[in-house]
Amino acid sequence: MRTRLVVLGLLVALLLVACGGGGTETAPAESSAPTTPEPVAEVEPAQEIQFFNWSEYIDPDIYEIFEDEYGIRVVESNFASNEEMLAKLQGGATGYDLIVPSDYTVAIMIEEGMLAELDHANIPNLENLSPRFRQVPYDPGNKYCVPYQWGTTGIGYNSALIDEPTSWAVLFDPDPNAPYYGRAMMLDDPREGMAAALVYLGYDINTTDEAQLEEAKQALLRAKPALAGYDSDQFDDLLAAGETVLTHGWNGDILVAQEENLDVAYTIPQEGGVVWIDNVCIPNTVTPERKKAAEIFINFLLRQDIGVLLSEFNYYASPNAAAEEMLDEEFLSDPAVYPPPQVLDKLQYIEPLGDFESVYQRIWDEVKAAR
Ligand code: N2P
Repeated sequence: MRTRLVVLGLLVALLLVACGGGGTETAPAESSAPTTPEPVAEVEPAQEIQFFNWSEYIDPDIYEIFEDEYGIRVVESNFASNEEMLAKLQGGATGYDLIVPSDYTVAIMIEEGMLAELDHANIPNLENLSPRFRQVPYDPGNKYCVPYQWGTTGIGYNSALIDEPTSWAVLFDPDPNAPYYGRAMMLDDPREGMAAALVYLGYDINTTDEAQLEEAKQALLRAKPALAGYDSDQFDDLLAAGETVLTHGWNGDILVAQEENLDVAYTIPQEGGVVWIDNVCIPNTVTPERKKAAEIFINFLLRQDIGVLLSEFNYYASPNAAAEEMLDEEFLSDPAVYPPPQVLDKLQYIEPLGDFESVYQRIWDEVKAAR
């Protein structure tokens, strides 16, 4: 706080000088603006930052390389949904210096004034981003956030036990005699869960039509007897271990599970699915020192070699054009990572719904509580 005031004071002083206002009678009495500008005191980056991230989303080697090069330690803790992360921060948690909200949650957090503006001078590697990720609709010009990875939400399945599911009907009109019955999973995520049911029914995943939402609720209830549970952390491991046969899930996690178990496959049913962009952003509760350290880390994440390490570890598509130049052709041409145009056409983004968000949450809670 103290440093922030000092820095602010120096900035004001510099600005006055730059505007030719230094020393004029309009300057406030106690601001002794120097006639010759002195360099602004550099904020020293903190030696540690707290990174609030989705689980299994970053190669731990990245932290080691970063600490070796910059002497800044990154301490990671995890959340399992945007709503969980948002609730923590709205509840007053101030310990986090870097967070990873998805597109629609970035919009909510900007609207609520929860994010710090990024100092682009500390993030020159922004130029490595593909042009379309520099102008995302929820944060044009990367004023608050930098795209981290992007992906899709579809179905993971065990191809040794069932044929490729072509419709979300496997979940929402399940066959009691199928091998997946009782051994399926859904993400524990209100917007993702509702989106899957709405996509199946052919509706907009951001609908506010009460009748459509009621139909979605009924579909989610029909899925329940087929489910072993709702989970956003272990769904990939359970599929790899053969504990589940079918799972609603995120493409990269399922593709990592495929590394462990070659029978695992990922598909987007004919009705479509969700596409999303996750982002690194800094909560506005941060100190200047920690903000500086977080920006140095964001810049590091945007480096070409680090972007490659990221995608090679988590199997998500990269927003980083420089990294894409170095990624394997096999990865770049994998339709489960980079969906072809005819699939992309059928994907929808989750949008922020303002007060209506609570209706989705209520339905989701009712579905989960039902027996
Ligand atoms: C990583 C989870 C991906 C984030 N395990 C989904 N937005």
